[in-house]
Amino acid sequence: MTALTLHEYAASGNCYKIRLTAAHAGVRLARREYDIMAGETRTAEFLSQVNPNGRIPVLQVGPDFLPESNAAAFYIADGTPLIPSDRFERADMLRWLFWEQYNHEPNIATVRFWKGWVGFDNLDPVQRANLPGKQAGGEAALALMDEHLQRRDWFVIDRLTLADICLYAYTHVAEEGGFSLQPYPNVRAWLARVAALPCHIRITD
Ligand SMILES: N[C@@H](CCC(=O)N[C@@H](CS)C(=O)NCC(=O)O)C(=O)O
Repeated sequence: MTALTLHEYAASGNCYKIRLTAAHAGVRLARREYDIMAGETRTAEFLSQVNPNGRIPVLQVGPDFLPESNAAAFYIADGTPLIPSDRFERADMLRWLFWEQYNHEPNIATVRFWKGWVGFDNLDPVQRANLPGKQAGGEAALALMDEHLQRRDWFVIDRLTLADICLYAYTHVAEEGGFSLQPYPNVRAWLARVAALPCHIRITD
């Protein structure tokens, strides 16, 4: 495979999901860290050469740059058992990746970032006004996952797929944003199932 470099901020769940995918796919990643709190992804150089959207993660594939965590994770997982071979199941896997980016990450990851990195006292008035809605959105996402997992061990088929990896990334640190996982026993059992897999790595690895 072409040399892969992950441009990242290691504590970000979006970056972790790419590292976790690589671990399961047996793919080696070089890593380059940026301090997002110091604006290192907003420099003219980063915007022109790495990602015009000013965000990590970005997967560098040889000379090419691929932003968006789920696209980057898909690039690594493509052709491995992490991607279902059946057409409907593959689309269902994508359904969870899109749902993660629309209903899960913007709520759970944002609240985690605001509370753990920005700090409640430093939130601007718009962020403060949006906090209750994001907390409610995060709870709704966890409840939906718990309901889905009532009847199955994994999100799409009877084994780990990319959908499980991309959802695991921010769900397993949701408590850092003040979300309790106590009301969601099926989510907790699934988190333990993912963490027990042989190729698992932690967000801090
Ligand atoms: N939809 C994007 C979201 C990327 C994103 O929000 N990255 C954050 C860290 S998790 C970031 O780079 N923040 C720094 C900034 O916006 O300046 C993805 O899934 O990769």
